Amino acid sequence: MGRGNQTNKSPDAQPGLNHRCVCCGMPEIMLGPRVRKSPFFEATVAAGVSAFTIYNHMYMPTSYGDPAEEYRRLTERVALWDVASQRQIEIVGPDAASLTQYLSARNLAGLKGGRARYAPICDHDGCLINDPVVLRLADDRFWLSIADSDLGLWAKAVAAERGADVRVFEPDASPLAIQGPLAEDLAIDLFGADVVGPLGFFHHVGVELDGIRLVLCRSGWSKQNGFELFLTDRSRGVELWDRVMAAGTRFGIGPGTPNASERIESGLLSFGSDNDPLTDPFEAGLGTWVNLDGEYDFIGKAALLARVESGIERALVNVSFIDDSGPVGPLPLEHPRAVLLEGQEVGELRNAVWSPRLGQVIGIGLVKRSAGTPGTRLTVDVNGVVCSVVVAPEPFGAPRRP
Ligand code: THG
Repeated sequence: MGRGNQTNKSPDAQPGLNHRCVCCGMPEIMLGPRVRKSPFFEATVAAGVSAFTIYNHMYMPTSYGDPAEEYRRLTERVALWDVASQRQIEIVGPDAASLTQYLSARNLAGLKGGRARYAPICDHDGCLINDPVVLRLADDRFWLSIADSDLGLWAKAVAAERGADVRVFEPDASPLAIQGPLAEDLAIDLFGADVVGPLGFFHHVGVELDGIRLVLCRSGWSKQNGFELFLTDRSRGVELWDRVMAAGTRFGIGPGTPNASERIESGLLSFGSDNDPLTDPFEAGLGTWVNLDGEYDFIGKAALLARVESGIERALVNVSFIDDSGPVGPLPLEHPRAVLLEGQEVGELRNAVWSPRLGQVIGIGLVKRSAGTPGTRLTVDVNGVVCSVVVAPEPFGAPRRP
């Protein structure tokens, strides 16, 4: 966001007009109150946030200005992330379990209270429209912790059209993540070993910290281990942030954000960024979470059966830029960019980023299946430079959790 230029200093200039970005000269993006601030917003500003994106109509920090240090913090120590823009949709009532299942392509049978599952959600064409973490709070009460699309509208409409006996609304619940190898030590310091020790992956529990009520979940959008603290009183965001920062000092904590390098290394999907509006969960590499043989019905099931029958056309693949393929310009790259195999367009480069762990630029391509075999060499035009990339064996990072 740019600062106002000199014209704003003239007495008859209208404040707010003729702003230009100090970096690129583009008109300033004016964000009004439609874009919501998180309960941690003031704390992130005080901590030196240097860039935001808009996610679920909210500001979400994406940088504190030192990517190398932020990556180290996440992979060697512990980082504190404002991820309140992973907004919650609460579904509560006698039909909550059946509605949540009908929305979700993942089988939710056996999902107990106090547990969560990662659940791809499709439209009636079998295309991915969100991939939330579904937390079961009670037999009749769920939170969908959503990625960047208006799933609340969808859930409300489906509930009403089906006459489901539920209430669908946004609760006061804002996740703050601690991620990194020392996140466990920090969580034990904050909540005690008796609470944290038994908490398995994707398990959650209600806790209190200095009278601030939270849902503590062992989850988060990295493969570095960690927790999400769902604040349930938005008036206490800065207090919670400061409390966690203070306790984390001895573990080398610092501010951070969902990290593009780490998540691509680790194979976590960024909905809306990696996929296009027509991508199905099989193309997106989420097939392990979708069981078409199961008893349960869900929106998109019939379409997915037909897609599988006729053959899944594309695949989301990891690619590595080959060293001598030239500069790749500022990263992360704007996307999408056409990917070519022997001169023929076979798909798009959806993301690319420097990987500190691999010491090279890595990316994600959405390509025809025939072009997606590991070892296949493709080309992509990056800022006028034709780069060679090779389809990498999956995954770059740690294997998926069982
Ligand atoms: N946490 C919470 N809400 C979220 C995210 C999160 N909402 C938006 C976004 N992230 C949703 N996307 C993902 C993608 C992957 C995972 C979680 C959310 C994830 N996947 C693990 C994996 O793929 O190995 C585990 C999957 C499983 O075992 O079910 O964690 O991060 N609150």
